[in-house]
Amino acid sequence: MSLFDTIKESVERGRKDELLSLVQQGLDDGHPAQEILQQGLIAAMDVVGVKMEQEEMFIPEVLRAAKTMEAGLEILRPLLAVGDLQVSGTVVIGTVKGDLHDIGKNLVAMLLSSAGFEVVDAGINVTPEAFVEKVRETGADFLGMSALLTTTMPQMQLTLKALSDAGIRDQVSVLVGGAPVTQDWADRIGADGYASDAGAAIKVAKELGAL
Ligand code: B1M
Repeated sequence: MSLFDTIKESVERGRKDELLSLVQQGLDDGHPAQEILQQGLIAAMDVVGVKMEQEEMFIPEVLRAAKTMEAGLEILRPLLAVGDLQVSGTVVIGTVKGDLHDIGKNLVAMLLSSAGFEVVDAGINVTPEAFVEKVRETGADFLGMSALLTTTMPQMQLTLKALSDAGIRDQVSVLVGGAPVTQDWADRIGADGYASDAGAAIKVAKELGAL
């Protein structure tokens, strides 16, 4: 079994201590943090997703796997830093109303922060009104919304409407992402940018900032 297969299995089974030593072993063997993240930790959550769908894993086990994955991420966190720490703007980020998934959102927040953005994390289950309030309060340059459920994606559209109704839509660039979200969806709802993963989120935010 390859190192990445072993990492995937220990995330899936929720074996935290084992995962921590495997991640460390991967780094000691010279694997880049980004590779361990993509091929180990994120790949593991994809396996968990399939098992969840097929009812081979249930919520408590999925939660345990998610917590294990996050523990592994903590080791990689300082190594994923990519920035020059020059402040590139303020980003309010959150998971939309009705949606509790936050691992991807946290990863995006972490990389944006390490790329020099000031990140204000609004948390999970954020209503359109709460997003508007946070953007107002912080004078944010960017608003990042994450959704993992097809049923919560429309909240992005409602938040864009709430920004327009509040008269602040022009003041903020809106970036959307999350597993079911696509460029086509972003275009349809009138978001300014879409990113498929955390690395792309930095690139898109920097491009939007340069406009
Ligand atoms: Co849920 N869940 N879940 N879940 N869960 C999914 C999303 C699902 C695809 C699983 C499946 O059935 N195959 C499915 C959604 C189906 C759909 O709508 N199409 C699903 C379901 C159905 C549910 C429940 C409804 C289950 C139930 O109760 N019956 C329920 C809903 C709860 C709610 O939110 N109201 C539920 C609950 C949960 C847990 C709480 C148990 C747990 C979440 C724990 C947590 O987040 N703290 C959980 C988990 C862990 C998952 C899976 C297995 C993994 C998600 C994850 O963390 N991936 C997931 C299956 C899957 O996605 N493979 C699944 C790793 C993470 C790094 O990736 O979040 O995609 P991701 O983020 C990526 C990109 O998407 C992107 O960058 C990130 C990093 O590269 N990205 C952005 C994300 N946000 C971005 C924002 C950006 C830019 C890029 O700009 C702002």
